[in-house]
Amino acid sequence: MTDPSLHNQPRRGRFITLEGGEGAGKSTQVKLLAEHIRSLGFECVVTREPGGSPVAEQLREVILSGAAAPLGPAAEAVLFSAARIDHITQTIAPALQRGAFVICDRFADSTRAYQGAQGKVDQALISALEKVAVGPYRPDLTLVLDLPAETGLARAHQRRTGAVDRFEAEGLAFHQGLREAFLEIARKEPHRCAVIDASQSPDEVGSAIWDVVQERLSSALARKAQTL
Ligand code: Z5A
Repeated sequence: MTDPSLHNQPRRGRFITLEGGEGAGKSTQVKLLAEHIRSLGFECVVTREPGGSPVAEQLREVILSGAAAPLGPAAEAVLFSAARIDHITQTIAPALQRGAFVICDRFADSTRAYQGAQGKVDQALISALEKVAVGPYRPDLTLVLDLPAETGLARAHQRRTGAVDRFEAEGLAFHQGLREAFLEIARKEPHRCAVIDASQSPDEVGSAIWDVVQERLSSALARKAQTL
C-alpha cells in the first residue's frame, strides 16, 4: 500500500494524467504541456508509467519485455500496481505536497483499459488494486487522447527503432477495444476526464489540451508559482 502517512499530508499541487492507445501522442503532448506550465513560472514534474521511480523502472523492464506475460493479465495488473505504489511514494506524492504540477504519461486508467477491459481481469480486482495503490492520489485531470487505432499503430510503427513491446504486439482488434475502453472511462467520469481529438497536428492537439487545462485548473493557474 502507498505509505499511509502520505495520505494525511496536504496536497497542494495538481496532478494531470494523459491516457490513450499506442502512438496517440501522449509523450509529445506531455512535453509540450510541461513547457507551457513551466513558462508560467510553476514547477512541473514530468513522469510516466510504468516507471517514474527506480523500483518502478525495474518493473517496467520486466513487464514490457513480456517476461511476466505467461503469468497472465491479473498478475500483470498486480505488477503495474506494485510499480505504481513506489512511483506515488517516491515521486508523485512528494511533488504534489510541495505544490508542483505533476504530469504523468499513463496511470491507473491504463490498468483499467489494458488489464481490465482488454485483459478481462475481474473488475473487482482492478478496483481493489486501484484503491490500494492509488489511494487519495487520483488525478485532478485526465486527458484522453483519442484517435483511430490504425492511425496510432502506424505512428508507433514509424517511430519504432527496436523490437515491438508486449502490448504493441497485440492485434488491431485489441487496440480498437482499448480505444473504446478509454472512451468509456471518460464517459463515466466526465468531471475528471476530457477527450481530446488526437488525430490533429501536434500543435492543434497541444492547443486543445491547453484550453482544457485552463478551463479545469483555472484556480491553480491563477495562483503565483510556489504558492499553488
Ligand atoms: N500499460 C498497461 O498495460 N497497464 C498499465 O497500467 C500501464 C501501462 C501504466 C507502456 O508503453 C505500455 O504499458 C503501454 C500500455 C501498458 N502499451 N504499450 N505498448 P510505452 O510507455 O512504451 O508506450 P505508450 O505509452 O504506448 O506510448 P507510445 O506508443 O510511445 O506513444 P505516445 O507516447 O502516445 O506517442 P508519441 O511517442 O508522442 O508519438 C508517437 C509518434 O507519433 C512519434 O513519432 C511522434 O512524433 C508522432 N506524433 C505524435 N503526435 C503526432 C500528431 N499529432 N500527428 C502526427 N504524428 C504525431
